[in-house]
Amino acid sequence: MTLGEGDTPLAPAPWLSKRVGAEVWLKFEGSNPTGSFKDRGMTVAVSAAVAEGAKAVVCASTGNTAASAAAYAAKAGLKGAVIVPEGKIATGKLAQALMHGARVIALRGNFDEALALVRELVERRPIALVNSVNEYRLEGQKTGAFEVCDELGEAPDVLCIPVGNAGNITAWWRGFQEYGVAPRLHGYQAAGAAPLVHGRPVEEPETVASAIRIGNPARWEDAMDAVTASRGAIRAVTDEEILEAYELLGRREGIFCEPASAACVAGLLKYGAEGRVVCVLTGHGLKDPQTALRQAASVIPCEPEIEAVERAVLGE
Ligand code: AN7
Repeated sequence: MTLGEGDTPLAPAPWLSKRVGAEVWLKFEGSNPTGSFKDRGMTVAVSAAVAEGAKAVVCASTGNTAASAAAYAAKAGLKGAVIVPEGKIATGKLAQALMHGARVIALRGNFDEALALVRELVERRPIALVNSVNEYRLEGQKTGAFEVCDELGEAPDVLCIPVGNAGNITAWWRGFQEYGVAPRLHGYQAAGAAPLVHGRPVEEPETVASAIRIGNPARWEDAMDAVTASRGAIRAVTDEEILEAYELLGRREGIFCEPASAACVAGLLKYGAEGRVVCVLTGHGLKDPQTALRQAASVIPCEPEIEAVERAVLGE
């Protein structure tokens, strides 16, 4: 069950490299079919669900897993249901899940509550759970690590990656291990949703980076093991720092990612790193037009006359 996922661009980041004093590369996972890294794992999880005879798939999601699950379920001819925190997912992701014909359920609760409920649901009903607690998801997502090593000809020294439910950092580490390499993993959480940094769950996670608004990651132990084994770290970045990195990526590197993705660049700018550094930009900026429009400059209104156009274009 494929939509042509993977093989995403790995672009050098000259402006960031200069600013950080390292060789920085950006792995743009927003180029996947539904606009996020989730597709790498969803192709495997939904294929396995089909092979096992499932008729329906379900997930809890902050948005991207929902969009991806809905698309692959549609392709597979399976029913899809996604449970998202009410009012807390980006508009583009909601539109995707709906357009792919999934049942979209807005839970009056947060992601952590949604995940606990779907785990209970799949105990009661024969529905395949496609959250990253599903091993097939990690098996797919680890391929990002293979691609980076293949393309660079060796492992990077450092991998910067945003962390929410902690499936992706776990998957990338699995990929590096299987490749026989061990870059340092620098995981970044939003300061208002940083359970792995504080060492305890966060009851009411809050951040502008809605994709990583998660207070009790399912892959907690796996992620901490990976970070420790790699001699890396999990650290926090504030919403202000996330939005600054988000804007810098758009203006200086020509890459429009979503705020959660920019968290890893915010972390790189804040804490630094040495050598060859790869940042995983997990989702496309078009997912969340509202945050972009709030952050960016305003559009310039203009009368249809040449003098007005001249003034508007030149900014005089
Ligand atoms: C853009 O969609 O959890 O640490 O339900 O969408 O593997 O959770 C999304 C997570 C980073 C964090 N960047 O990855 C979901 C969901 C983006 C994301 C993460 C997510 P994990």
